[in-house]
Amino acid sequence: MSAFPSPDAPTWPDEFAERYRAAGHWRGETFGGVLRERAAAHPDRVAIVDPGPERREWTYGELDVRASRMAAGLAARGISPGDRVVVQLPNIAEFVEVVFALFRIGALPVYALPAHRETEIEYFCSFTEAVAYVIPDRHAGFDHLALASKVKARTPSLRHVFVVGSPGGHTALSEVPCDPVDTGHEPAPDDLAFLQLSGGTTGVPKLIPRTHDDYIYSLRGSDEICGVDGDTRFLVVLPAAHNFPMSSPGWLGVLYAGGTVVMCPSPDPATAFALVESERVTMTGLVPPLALVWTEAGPGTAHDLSSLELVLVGGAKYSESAARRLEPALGCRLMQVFGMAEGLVNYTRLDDDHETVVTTQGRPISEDDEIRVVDDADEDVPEGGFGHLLTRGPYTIRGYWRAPEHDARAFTDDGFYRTGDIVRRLPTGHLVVEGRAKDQINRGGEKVAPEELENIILAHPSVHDVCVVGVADAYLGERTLAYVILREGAEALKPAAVKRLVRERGVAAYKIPDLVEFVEAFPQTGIGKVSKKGLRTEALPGPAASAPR
Ligand code: OOB
Repeated sequence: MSAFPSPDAPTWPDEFAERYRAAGHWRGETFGGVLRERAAAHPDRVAIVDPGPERREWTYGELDVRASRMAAGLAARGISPGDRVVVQLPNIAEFVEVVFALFRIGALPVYALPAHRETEIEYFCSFTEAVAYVIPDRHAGFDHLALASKVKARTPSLRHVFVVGSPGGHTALSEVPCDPVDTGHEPAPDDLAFLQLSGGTTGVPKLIPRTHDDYIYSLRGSDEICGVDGDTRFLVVLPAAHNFPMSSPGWLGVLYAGGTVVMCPSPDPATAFALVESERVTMTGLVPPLALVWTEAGPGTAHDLSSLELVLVGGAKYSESAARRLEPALGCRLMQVFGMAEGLVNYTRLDDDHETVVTTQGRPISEDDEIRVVDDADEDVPEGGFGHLLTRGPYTIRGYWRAPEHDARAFTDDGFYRTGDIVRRLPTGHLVVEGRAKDQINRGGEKVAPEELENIILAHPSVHDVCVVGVADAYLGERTLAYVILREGAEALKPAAVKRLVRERGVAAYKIPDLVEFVEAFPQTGIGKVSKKGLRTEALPGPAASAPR
């Protein structure tokens, strides 16, 4: 019935798939079909508001027609079922149009972040053998056209660059749509729908294959928990390509429920609060540093925030003290969310008592989310004890896209995903995130893989060795610190030169180390390996504040 199981990624064993269907989790819906149904049910309801520079509003009927016309135009240019298309767009209406067009074709969007640069984009395009790349002409002062030309010249599979705005030497996205023709192809519910990016712990990010069935189930579950319905007006504050603003409940969850998605061009309170007021926003999702900024700005604002009912906070640990301040400052409810692009999402509930909401990171969406809390030997720890979180369930992947060697480490033999998070489970089933075992830095919700940075810095001729760790930060939660050992007799380097080196390699700015320190040697563990924990402790005299940037 479908192209899945695909040779590109492991899938759920039949007995699990059957169980998830029998339980009504997987209902055989597809994204393309859902939009068609919503457009038929309420064509005149507003689906998307894009506030700037000139306010645009698309109804469900319009979005459906646009997606079909865009799909037809992309198909006419040779984009076929199963093809990968790297989508790097900011929070604008075209993001939704393009993604639904690709869903209709059965081509897979690969969600890049606006912050990604040459290194990441070239990797996504070449690793996925992408046939097309969708960009804005410029965004946040950056020339995406020039980057696209470079990547296209080096990536043989890449046949098209589609541009929102002036296309330069590429193709304007606005030229693509044409009258739909029946291609005879309908993606199946258990087909892959898109590839999401993992935060990653290795040199290169892994790609996360999600199906229509599994992702739509997570949307339906999220909508129910968050109380999303046709009256919800959701502000997309975080980059729309992130799993959190996409699905928890996110813009896809809100479209699933027939509500209205308002794109926010910038997360700062001045911009966002004005939109909350003018668009009567009821719900949004924030990472903890942003929640802090909003909490500071809320009480003094001249904007009317009274429409705001619920703010979700997640992506990184939200401190209890910050959590206690949000509701009074913004005059709305708080919900904590602890999720991962690989699947499992936990929410506190609207009927949880206040203490649970401010002190836990919630409990899973589904009764079929299996949770294990284990020690280093994969043995279950006693109830209530700390341990590694393993999970398996109806919307948690069974393996990454084309990464069998990594899968062998990231999943147990019986299919549990090793989240890398250290948690404690309360008798109510709520999880408290206590830390992390994986080698990853969580910089205010943006995930940084130390190994990726280490590889870049090591390439410098003066560098003998490097170790990148996260250090506590009152605002971001963590920031990045690169310890560098110089080669004997090598020319001395300044911290700024190390940062420049990383920047010039063309990576997302959030990966540039915040701090660089030159040392003679790294602390060793008992078995002679560099002890990142030792370095973290050494670097942690107490939370150091750093300015938002
Ligand atoms: C979300 O997804 P990812 O894939 O960017 O990152 C997942 C990781 C988790 O494994 C955990 O280490 C961390 O981010 N994390 C949290 C957290 N939420 C995520 N750590 C502590 N407290 C939290 N509340 O970040 C994501 C995906 C969907 C919904 C929400 C977040």
